[in-house]
Amino acid sequence: MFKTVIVRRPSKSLVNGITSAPELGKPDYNLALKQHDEYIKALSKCDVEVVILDALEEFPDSCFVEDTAVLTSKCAIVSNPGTDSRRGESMLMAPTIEKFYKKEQIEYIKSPATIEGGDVMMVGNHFYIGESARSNREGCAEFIKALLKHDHTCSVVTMKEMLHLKTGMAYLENNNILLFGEFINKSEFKDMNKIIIAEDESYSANCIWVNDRILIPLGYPKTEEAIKSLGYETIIIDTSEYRKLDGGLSCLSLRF
Ligand code: CIR
Repeated sequence: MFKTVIVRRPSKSLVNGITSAPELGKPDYNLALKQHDEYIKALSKCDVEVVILDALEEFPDSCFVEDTAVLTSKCAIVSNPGTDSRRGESMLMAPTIEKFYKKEQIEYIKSPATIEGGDVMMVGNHFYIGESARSNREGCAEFIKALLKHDHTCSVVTMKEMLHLKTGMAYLENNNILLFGEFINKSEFKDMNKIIIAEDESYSANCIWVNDRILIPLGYPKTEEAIKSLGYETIIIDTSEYRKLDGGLSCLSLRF
Protein backbone atom coordinates (compact mmCIF):
# COMPACT_ATOMS: atom_id res chain seq x y z
CA MET A 1 0.00 0.00 0.00
CA PHE A 2 1.18 3.55 -0.65
CA LYS A 3 1.31 6.03 2.21
CA THR A 4 2.44 9.16 0.42
CA VAL A 5 2.07 10.79 -2.98
CA ILE A 6 4.14 13.76 -4.15
CA VAL A 7 2.82 16.12 -6.83
CA ARG A 8 4.05 19.45 -8.16
CA ARG A 9 1.68 22.17 -9.34
CA PRO A 10 1.90 22.93 -13.06
CA SER A 11 3.74 26.13 -13.96
CA LYS A 12 2.49 28.80 -16.37
CA SER A 13 5.48 27.82 -18.51
CA LEU A 14 3.73 24.45 -19.02
CA VAL A 15 2.62 25.79 -22.40
CA ASN A 16 6.26 25.46 -23.48
CA GLY A 17 6.61 21.85 -22.33
CA ILE A 18 8.08 19.16 -24.58
CA THR A 19 5.65 17.46 -26.93
CA SER A 20 5.73 14.89 -29.70
CA ALA A 21 2.18 15.85 -30.69
CA PRO A 22 2.10 19.60 -31.48
CA GLU A 23 -1.04 18.95 -33.55
CA LEU A 24 -2.98 18.61 -30.26
CA GLY A 25 -2.30 22.31 -29.55
CA LYS A 26 -0.77 24.04 -26.54
CA PRO A 27 -2.14 23.19 -23.10
CA ASP A 28 -4.52 25.68 -21.52
CA TYR A 29 -2.85 26.61 -18.22
CA ASN A 30 -6.07 27.35 -16.31
CA LEU A 31 -7.67 24.11 -17.41
CA ALA A 32 -4.48 22.21 -16.57
CA LEU A 33 -4.60 23.71 -13.09
CA LYS A 34 -8.23 22.65 -12.67
CA GLN A 35 -7.41 19.13 -13.84
CA HIS A 36 -4.52 19.06 -11.38
CA ASP A 37 -6.92 20.05 -8.57
CA GLU A 38 -9.14 17.10 -9.54
CA TYR A 39 -6.13 14.79 -9.65
CA ILE A 40 -5.15 15.83 -6.11
CA LYS A 41 -8.76 15.38 -4.95
CA ALA A 42 -8.85 11.87 -6.42
CA LEU A 43 -5.56 10.92 -4.77
CA SER A 44 -6.82 12.26 -1.45
CA LYS A 45 -9.64 9.70 -1.64
CA CYS A 46 -7.09 6.87 -1.85
CA ASP A 47 -5.87 6.82 1.76
CA VAL A 48 -2.58 8.60 1.09
CA GLU A 49 -1.04 11.83 2.29
CA VAL A 50 -0.62 14.12 -0.72
CA VAL A 51 2.46 16.35 -0.61
CA ILE A 52 1.93 19.34 -2.92
CA LEU A 53 5.04 21.15 -4.13
CA ASP A 54 5.08 24.63 -5.64
CA ALA A 55 5.30 25.17 -9.38
CA LEU A 56 8.74 25.74 -10.90
CA GLU A 57 8.41 28.32 -13.66
CA GLU A 58 11.91 27.67 -14.98
CA PHE A 59 11.00 24.03 -15.74
CA PRO A 60 7.98 23.75 -18.08
CA ASP A 61 7.67 19.96 -17.61
CA SER A 62 8.24 19.92 -13.85
CA CYS A 63 4.69 18.87 -12.95
CA PHE A 64 5.65 15.44 -14.40
CA VAL A 65 7.38 14.54 -11.14
CA GLU A 66 7.42 10.81 -11.82
CA ASP A 67 10.49 11.28 -13.98
CA THR A 68 12.60 12.81 -11.21
CA ALA A 69 12.93 9.77 -8.94
CA VAL A 70 11.95 6.20 -8.20
CA LEU A 71 10.73 5.72 -4.64
CA THR A 72 10.41 2.21 -3.20
CA SER A 73 9.77 0.64 0.18
CA LYS A 74 13.53 0.18 0.60
CA CYS A 75 15.23 3.07 -1.17
CA ALA A 76 14.92 6.28 -3.15
CA ILE A 77 16.76 6.71 -6.43
CA VAL A 78 17.01 10.31 -7.58
CA SER A 79 17.01 10.11 -11.37
CA ASN A 80 18.78 12.17 -14.01
CA PRO A 81 16.38 13.15 -16.80
CA GLY A 82 17.55 12.43 -20.32
CA THR A 83 16.64 15.74 -21.86
CA ASP A 84 18.44 19.05 -21.22
CA SER A 85 15.43 21.16 -20.31
CA ARG A 86 14.46 18.73 -17.52
CA ARG A 87 17.87 17.84 -16.09
CA GLY A 88 17.65 20.23 -13.12
CA GLU A 89 14.29 18.90 -11.91
CA SER A 90 15.67 15.92 -10.00
CA MET A 91 17.97 17.87 -7.74
CA LEU A 92 15.05 20.18 -6.92
CA MET A 93 13.04 17.12 -5.88
CA ALA A 94 15.87 15.75 -3.72
CA PRO A 95 15.18 17.88 -0.59
CA THR A 96 11.60 16.55 -0.45
CA ILE A 97 12.79 12.96 -0.84
CA GLU A 98 15.37 13.50 1.92
CA LYS A 99 12.49 14.18 4.32
CA PHE A 100 11.13 10.66 3.81
CA TYR A 101 14.26 8.50 3.44
CA LYS A 102 17.44 8.05 5.48
CA LYS A 103 20.70 9.17 3.90
CA GLU A 104 21.87 5.58 3.40
CA GLN A 105 18.67 4.73 1.54
CA ILE A 106 19.13 7.43 -1.13
CA GLU A 107 21.03 6.91 -4.40
CA TYR A 108 21.69 9.52 -7.10
CA ILE A 109 22.07 8.84 -10.82
CA LYS A 110 24.62 11.21 -12.36
CA SER A 111 25.50 12.19 -15.96
CA PRO A 112 26.40 10.74 -18.40
CA ALA A 113 23.97 8.16 -16.99
CA THR A 114 20.36 9.22 -17.55
CA ILE A 115 17.14 7.63 -16.35
CA GLU A 116 13.56 8.86 -16.01
CA GLY A 117 11.02 7.37 -13.62
CA GLY A 118 8.51 6.97 -16.46
CA ASP A 119 10.73 4.15 -17.70
CA VAL A 120 10.44 2.17 -14.49
CA MET A 121 7.53 -0.09 -13.53
CA MET A 122 7.31 -1.71 -10.11
CA VAL A 123 5.85 -5.21 -9.71
CA GLY A 124 6.24 -6.14 -6.08
CA ASN A 125 9.97 -6.29 -5.35
CA HIS A 126 10.84 -6.43 -9.07
CA PHE A 127 11.43 -3.45 -11.33
CA TYR A 128 11.05 -3.45 -15.13
CA ILE A 129 13.23 -0.82 -16.78
CA GLY A 130 12.79 0.50 -20.30
CA GLU A 131 15.97 1.50 -22.12
CA SER A 132 14.55 4.43 -24.04
CA ALA A 133 15.57 7.68 -25.70
CA ARG A 134 15.51 9.20 -22.19
CA SER A 135 16.99 6.36 -20.13
CA ASN A 136 20.34 5.43 -21.66
CA ARG A 137 22.41 2.27 -21.27
CA GLU A 138 24.62 3.78 -18.55
CA GLY A 139 21.51 5.05 -16.79
CA CYS A 140 19.94 1.60 -16.76
CA ALA A 141 23.21 0.07 -15.52
CA GLU A 142 23.56 2.59 -12.67
CA PHE A 143 19.92 2.25 -11.79
CA ILE A 144 20.20 -1.56 -11.67
CA LYS A 145 23.23 -1.27 -9.39
CA ALA A 146 21.24 0.95 -7.03
CA LEU A 147 18.22 -1.38 -6.99
CA LEU A 148 20.34 -4.48 -6.34
CA LYS A 149 22.18 -2.72 -3.51
CA HIS A 150 18.83 -2.34 -1.78
CA ASP A 151 17.72 -5.95 -2.40
CA HIS A 152 15.34 -5.33 -5.27
CA THR A 153 15.38 -7.41 -8.45
CA CYS A 154 15.11 -5.95 -11.94
CA SER A 155 15.20 -6.56 -15.68
CA VAL A 156 15.45 -4.42 -18.79
CA VAL A 157 12.60 -4.32 -21.33
CA THR A 158 13.64 -3.46 -24.88
CA MET A 159 11.56 -0.77 -26.56
CA LYS A 160 11.68 1.33 -29.73
CA GLU A 161 8.46 3.20 -30.22
CA MET A 162 7.25 4.85 -27.04
CA LEU A 163 8.48 7.81 -25.02
CA HIS A 164 8.54 5.89 -21.75
CA LEU A 165 7.94 2.31 -20.66
CA LYS A 166 4.79 3.37 -18.81
CA THR A 167 3.49 5.20 -21.87
CA GLY A 168 2.47 1.72 -23.00
CA MET A 169 1.88 -0.28 -19.84
CA ALA A 170 0.62 -0.11 -16.28
CA TYR A 171 0.72 -2.71 -13.54
CA LEU A 172 -2.55 -2.78 -11.63
CA GLU A 173 -1.40 -5.24 -8.92
CA ASN A 174 -3.00 -8.71 -8.47
CA ASN A 175 -1.10 -9.89 -11.59
CA ASN A 176 -3.17 -7.55 -13.81
CA ILE A 177 -1.33 -5.51 -16.42
CA LEU A 178 -2.43 -3.06 -19.11
CA LEU A 179 -0.40 -3.41 -22.30
CA PHE A 180 -0.32 -1.55 -25.58
CA GLY A 181 1.49 -1.80 -28.93
CA GLU A 182 5.08 -3.01 -28.89
CA PHE A 183 4.67 -4.38 -25.35
CA ILE A 184 1.70 -6.70 -25.93
CA ASN A 185 3.73 -9.76 -26.88
CA LYS A 186 6.77 -9.28 -24.65
CA SER A 187 7.65 -12.61 -23.06
CA GLU A 188 8.27 -11.08 -19.62
CA PHE A 189 4.53 -10.40 -19.22
CA LYS A 190 3.22 -13.69 -20.64
CA ASP A 191 2.12 -15.07 -17.27
CA MET A 192 0.25 -11.95 -16.21
CA ASN A 193 -3.42 -11.30 -16.79
CA LYS A 194 -3.04 -9.03 -19.83
CA ILE A 195 -5.55 -6.32 -20.56
CA ILE A 196 -4.82 -5.26 -24.12
CA ILE A 197 -5.42 -1.59 -24.79
CA ALA A 198 -7.28 -0.91 -28.04
CA GLU A 199 -5.44 0.93 -30.82
CA ASP A 200 -7.84 3.90 -30.61
CA GLU A 201 -7.42 4.14 -26.81
CA SER A 202 -3.63 3.93 -26.63
CA TYR A 203 -3.26 6.89 -24.26
CA SER A 204 -5.21 5.00 -21.59
CA ALA A 205 -2.40 2.45 -21.14
CA ASN A 206 -1.22 5.03 -18.62
CA CYS A 207 -3.46 4.40 -15.62
CA ILE A 208 -2.40 4.15 -11.97
CA TRP A 209 -3.18 1.84 -9.10
CA VAL A 210 -3.40 3.69 -5.79
CA ASN A 211 -4.36 1.46 -2.87
CA ASP A 212 -6.86 -0.67 -4.82
CA ARG A 213 -8.43 2.19 -6.73
CA ILE A 214 -7.51 2.68 -10.37
CA LEU A 215 -7.27 6.20 -11.78
CA ILE A 216 -8.19 6.18 -15.47
CA PRO A 217 -8.05 9.09 -17.94
CA LEU A 218 -11.40 10.43 -19.15
CA GLY A 219 -12.59 9.37 -22.59
CA TYR A 220 -11.48 5.74 -22.90
CA PRO A 221 -14.62 3.62 -22.41
CA LYS A 222 -13.13 0.29 -23.51
CA THR A 223 -10.27 0.55 -21.03
CA GLU A 224 -12.64 1.72 -18.32
CA GLU A 225 -14.98 -1.22 -18.90
CA ALA A 226 -12.13 -3.74 -18.91
CA ILE A 227 -10.74 -2.41 -15.63
CA LYS A 228 -14.18 -2.26 -13.99
CA SER A 229 -14.84 -5.86 -15.00
CA LEU A 230 -11.81 -6.89 -12.92
CA GLY A 231 -13.67 -5.57 -9.89
CA TYR A 232 -11.67 -2.43 -9.21
CA GLU A 233 -13.10 0.80 -7.90
CA THR A 234 -12.24 3.38 -10.56
CA ILE A 235 -11.82 7.15 -10.59
CA ILE A 236 -11.95 8.97 -13.90
CA ILE A 237 -9.78 12.06 -14.36
CA ASP A 238 -9.64 14.46 -17.30
CA THR A 239 -5.98 14.83 -18.32
CA SER A 240 -6.54 16.44 -21.74
CA GLU A 241 -4.06 19.28 -21.13
CA TYR A 242 -1.27 16.94 -19.99
CA ARG A 243 -1.86 14.62 -22.92
CA LYS A 244 -0.86 17.52 -25.17
CA LEU A 245 2.62 17.18 -23.62
CA ASP A 246 2.80 13.36 -23.73
CA GLY A 247 2.01 13.28 -20.01
CA GLY A 248 -0.58 11.30 -18.13
CA LEU A 249 -1.76 10.04 -14.78
CA SER A 250 1.40 8.23 -13.74
CA CYS A 251 3.74 11.08 -14.78
CA LEU A 252 2.00 13.52 -12.46
CA SER A 253 2.96 11.88 -9.17
CA LEU A 254 5.48 9.92 -7.14
CA ARG A 255 3.71 7.22 -5.15
CA PHE A 256 5.37 5.31 -2.32
C1 CIR B 1 8.45 15.12 -21.40
O1 CIR B 1 8.57 14.98 -22.63
O2 CIR B 1 9.37 14.91 -20.64
C2 CIR B 1 7.13 15.59 -20.86
N1 CIR B 1 6.51 16.48 -21.78
C3 CIR B 1 6.23 14.41 -20.57
C4 CIR B 1 6.72 13.53 -19.49
C5 CIR B 1 5.88 12.35 -19.29
N2 CIR B 1 6.34 11.57 -18.20
C6 CIR B 1 6.11 10.28 -18.05
O3 CIR B 1 5.55 9.61 -18.91
N3 CIR B 1 6.58 9.72 -16.94
